[in-house]
Amino acid sequence: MIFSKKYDNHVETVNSALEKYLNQKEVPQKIIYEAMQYSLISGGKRVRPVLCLAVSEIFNGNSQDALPFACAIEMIHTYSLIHDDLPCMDNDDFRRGRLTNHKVYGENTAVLAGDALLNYAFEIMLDACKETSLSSLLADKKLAFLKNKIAAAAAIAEASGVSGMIGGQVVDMQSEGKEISKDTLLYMHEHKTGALIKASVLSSALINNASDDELASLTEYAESLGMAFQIKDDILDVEGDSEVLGKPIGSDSGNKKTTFVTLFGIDESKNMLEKMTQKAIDSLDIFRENAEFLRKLAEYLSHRVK
Ligand code: GRG
Repeated sequence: MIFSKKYDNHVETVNSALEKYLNQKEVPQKIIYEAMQYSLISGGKRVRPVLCLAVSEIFNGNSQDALPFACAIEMIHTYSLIHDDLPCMDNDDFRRGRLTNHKVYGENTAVLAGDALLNYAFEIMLDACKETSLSSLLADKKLAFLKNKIAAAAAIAEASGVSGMIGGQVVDMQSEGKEISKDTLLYMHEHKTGALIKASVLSSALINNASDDELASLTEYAESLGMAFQIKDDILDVEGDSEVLGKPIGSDSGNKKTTFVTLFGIDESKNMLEKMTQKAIDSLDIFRENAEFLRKLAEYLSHRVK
């Protein structure tokens, strides 16, 4: 199957699962479902859940097992975007081609919509673990499967927290308006952007009982891909088309942020992007043709326009 068709299939799978999870309810707090849905069902690229499902496929695994985790990751990612756009953070008016959550629902509801998405993500992952244990009391194999799912949820929890995404966001806040070193820039992005991308890959590998060698290869893939993704994000903030991106360009310089482009220049940033993408591709050798989609995904992301 050609790459773009397969990518779209994964996105469709994720979108229809997300829609089911967020069926609006006729309850007094209905507005919170609407606010969650507004940001979640709104045309993001779905890179993280696609990674999660695609990794399952290289193990010939049933991607249905990874699906709740893929959806949970997208919910965590969306919560981080809602909170990042708030006036107390980056104060952005547009995201994914539409007004940001707080512009539509107000700051108080936007904060709660983010909180609720984060909470719901963990509810979904725990439900996925619960289902396994209930249906499998007698089978050792299924008990191991339950352990794998718990390990996947733990990896996602760690990646979202203070030693992952939130940690990176704190370093980002502390760095605003200051010149920061290359090491600080790398640390910030390994955590803020890289951690959740890595968890998207490794959670799925854990569910599929990956060996140590397979985990090591996928770790290198995910770390390189995460860094490449951020470098491209910084390039797009300078050279992108705001209509296509669905948000204004130049927000990094507007917020006085050090980026790959401000630190290394546009040409060197493009070189670094190419090197990181190649590193990601090369790290998948042990999977041979099974990892073809993941290789193409790395290439596609390095050429993305949004
Ligand atoms: C916990 C408040 C809080 C923030 C965490 C991740 C994060 C820090 C903030 C999000 C803002 C941001 C620009 C992060 C860098 C990662 C990144 C490039 C996000 C955009 O991800 P895409 O391009 O977005 O996958 P779509 O809309 O396609 O899902």
